[in-house]
Amino acid sequence: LDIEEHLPLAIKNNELEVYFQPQVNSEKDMLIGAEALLRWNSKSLGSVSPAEFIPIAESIGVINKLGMWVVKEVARQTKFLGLDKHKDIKISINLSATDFKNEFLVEEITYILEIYGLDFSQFEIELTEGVLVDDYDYVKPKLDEFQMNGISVAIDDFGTGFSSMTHLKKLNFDKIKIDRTFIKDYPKSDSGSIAEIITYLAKRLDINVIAEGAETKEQVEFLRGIGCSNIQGYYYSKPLSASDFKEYIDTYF
Ligand code: G
Ligand code: G
Ligand code: NA
Ligand code: MN
Repeated sequence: LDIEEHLPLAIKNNELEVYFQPQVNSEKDMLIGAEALLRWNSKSLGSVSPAEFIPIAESIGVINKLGMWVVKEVARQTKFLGLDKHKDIKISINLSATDFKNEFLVEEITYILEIYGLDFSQFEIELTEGVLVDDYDYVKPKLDEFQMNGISVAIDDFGTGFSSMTHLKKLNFDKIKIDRTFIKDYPKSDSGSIAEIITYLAKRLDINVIAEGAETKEQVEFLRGIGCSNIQGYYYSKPLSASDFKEYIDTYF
């Protein structure tokens, strides 16, 4: 109830912030991208996780406003931090199921990127398998539309949903993000076999692959060994505020 009450005012009260989590190619030691992650530091509630407030934003009808705020802030920071001069650094933005119900979703996003004079091809949207399960028929045309505009499409938390194989065949994802659950227990209680199979699958289908949630050198080395050199995880960095991300970028250039 508290979240429902305070969330609609979060934008106006300046309580939202976009963080960036670096994505690194471990083989080339190159920064290849960053995922934009929303943060809410509420004056009344303290810090609330998007895992908690995004579903509520969807149910109370403010997800579209939040989503467009994120896109605008990402666009602004891309310019402000000078990321637009490094076009090979891909910036990804999470979209939720309800976002796809907005018939002008793609138009609204490309409009914002255009206003900031940004290359669409520097951006990527992420969706989870869950989005596809119920809503395939209206999600599919939107994904095509993103890709026709040069915005790439990544499937997030891969392997945790139910219909991965069916959708992989029908949709042209540009990237598979291996869910953290398949990496976090390696080597303690997990042989890494699922991560290995997903990487193999991605290669066979000619789709880029990245592993989420690698925290140790051992995990990064295992992943490189199975052919998954792209990593997003605490081993390289936690999600960073824009200014900290700027400092992080500078260590790479
Ligand atoms: O960053 P963190 O682990 O707290 O994120 C928790 C969840 O919230 C993740 O599943 C992430 O995808 C989701 N999330 C973070 N930022 C956004 C956002 O801007 N939009 C949407 N729809 N989900 C987000
Ligand atoms: O669901 P999604 O993949 O969008 O969630 C991304 C979230 O995963 C980020 O908010 C980030 O905080 C979290 N995350 C990323 N890397 C790691 C990691 O190495 N360890 C842990 N515990 N969480 C991570
Ligand atoms: Na996500
Ligand atoms: Mn993600």
